[in-house]
Amino acid sequence: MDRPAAKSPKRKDDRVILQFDYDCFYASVFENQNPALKSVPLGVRQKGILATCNYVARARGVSKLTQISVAKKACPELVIVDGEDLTPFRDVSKKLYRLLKSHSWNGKVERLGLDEVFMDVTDIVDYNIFFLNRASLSTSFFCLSRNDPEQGFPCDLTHFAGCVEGASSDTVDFDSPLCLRLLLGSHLANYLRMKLENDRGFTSTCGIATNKLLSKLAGNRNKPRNQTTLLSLRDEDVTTFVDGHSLRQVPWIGYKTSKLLHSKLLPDLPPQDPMTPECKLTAGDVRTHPEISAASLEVLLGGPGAEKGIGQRVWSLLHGVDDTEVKPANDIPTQISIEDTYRGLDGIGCITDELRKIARSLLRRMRVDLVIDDESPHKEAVRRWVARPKTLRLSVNAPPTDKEEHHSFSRVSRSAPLPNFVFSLKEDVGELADRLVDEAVLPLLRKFQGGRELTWEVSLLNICVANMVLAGSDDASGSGRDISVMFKTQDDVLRPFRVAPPPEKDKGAESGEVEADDDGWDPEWDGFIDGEPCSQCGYRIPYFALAAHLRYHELGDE
Ligand code: DGT
Ligand code: MG
Repeated sequence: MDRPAAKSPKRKDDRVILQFDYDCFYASVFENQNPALKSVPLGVRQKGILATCNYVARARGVSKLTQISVAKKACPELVIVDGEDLTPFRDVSKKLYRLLKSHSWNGKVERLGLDEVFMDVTDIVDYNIFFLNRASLSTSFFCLSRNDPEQGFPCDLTHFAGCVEGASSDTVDFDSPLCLRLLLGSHLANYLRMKLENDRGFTSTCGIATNKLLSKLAGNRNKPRNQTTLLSLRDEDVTTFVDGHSLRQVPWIGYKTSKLLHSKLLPDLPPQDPMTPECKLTAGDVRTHPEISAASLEVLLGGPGAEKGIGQRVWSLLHGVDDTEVKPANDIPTQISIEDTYRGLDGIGCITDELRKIARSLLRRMRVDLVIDDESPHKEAVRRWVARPKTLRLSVNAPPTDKEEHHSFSRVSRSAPLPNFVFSLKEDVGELADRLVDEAVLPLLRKFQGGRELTWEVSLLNICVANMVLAGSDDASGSGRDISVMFKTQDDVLRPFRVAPPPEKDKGAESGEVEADDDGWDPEWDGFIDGEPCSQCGYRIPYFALAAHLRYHELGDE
């Protein structure tokens, strides 16, 4: 029961948000390349662990993020494919995202990592409610274009599409605008899921609700290839729904927050990792605890380095309140970078080998994100760069200082103009990458110590290309339009809506090579993550990747 002292935050219910999550995403990418894999238990390996596995494997007792040896024990016939190269996943992710985006009217389509997409479809839904013909609900037509009344799909609006949670009955209340909005949202979600499946071959799960948090929680309810609408007609429908989740399942309540709440509310229990499935602390336990309110959460969680207003934010999330906007799409990143972490690279030979690998990934990634097929009606499709980065930056871990016993968590960087030859689309990426390393990256490395070799152990390498110039206005003088300025302005506009600070520049790698972009477009691990310094190497790791990261150490230590 709510206490008068702990005032409940007010929920805004006038939006319809869809949250798509592709089923066993990396595994599905391989299955689409080779359909024979669909019927066998399939696991995708990254640095010694299973990043994911398909549902055939899951039915045979294999779980995501387990060690290969454990997975093989559970299912000896498991087929394992190598998922170290992220390019195919990114490529597919982009195609699926574009398909969803092409159905948006307001452009509010936001990617979270590679396999999740939020869409704010309020405008499309409201438009269709306006033209709803209540006399023929079972033979309704959902219109997908304001300009072409024939573009759309038929649907039966006498019931919801897919599963429904929240309200005790899933009967449609046609007098409730909120119920109608969610009803239409469910049919649009179903149509888009079928489109992803039929046109692109990817099944997905979708949550339909009135904000991002609730849509994400709803989406997790019925997996795979399904969807769930949270029918939030009364406040109790929402609180009961959120209360039932364990704290670790509530998005944007990070590892540190969960840990603090755990020790505050269950001080008598032995210390337990709040992110493990065994941890029983629920969102409801926290929300209804007599000592918990927005103010007490601020005292508990606030302090130096904490997000401003964290108490109110967590208090709101616990009530299913989340006013953050779905961010409008960014088509071109402001920068692209690839980085990897190591247990210490021995000598310039090893460093050069790793730089070559990173440079290859970077050039492949640039070709995925910055090159399009220019199809004009009368000519053959031509591949061309839509934007060209002008600056190359190399970062490594900073030298240790006297005060530090272990690793330094900071980094040092050197920059130079990016050579033009990298934009050749005729040459092989491998050759271009090697040339880039020899002619531009190694000279940058030497700059760290006035031409000499580094005297400290290298445990992090990051190569970044930045200062994008739109190709349309790219000319010999280099005076093209600098889109980083464009996105910086956009950032200022969006800042008030952001939940968490932008990703840290020195965010550490998890299990494998990761991208370290800070442009909101394609960080492999999105900007909302909460991180934790790894107890072994000290790098900051997203909490959901901690287990995998520690396993990476374990495997390295064997
Ligand atoms: P699902 O959504 O349960 O059907 O399965 P997935 O595989 O789509 O899992 P999801 O949505 O959590 O993550 C999407 C992809 O991201 C997944 O295919 C593999 C990758 N991934 C997720 N978490 C981690 C992680 O902690 N480490 C690594 N290396 N990869 C991860
Ligand atoms: Mg998924």
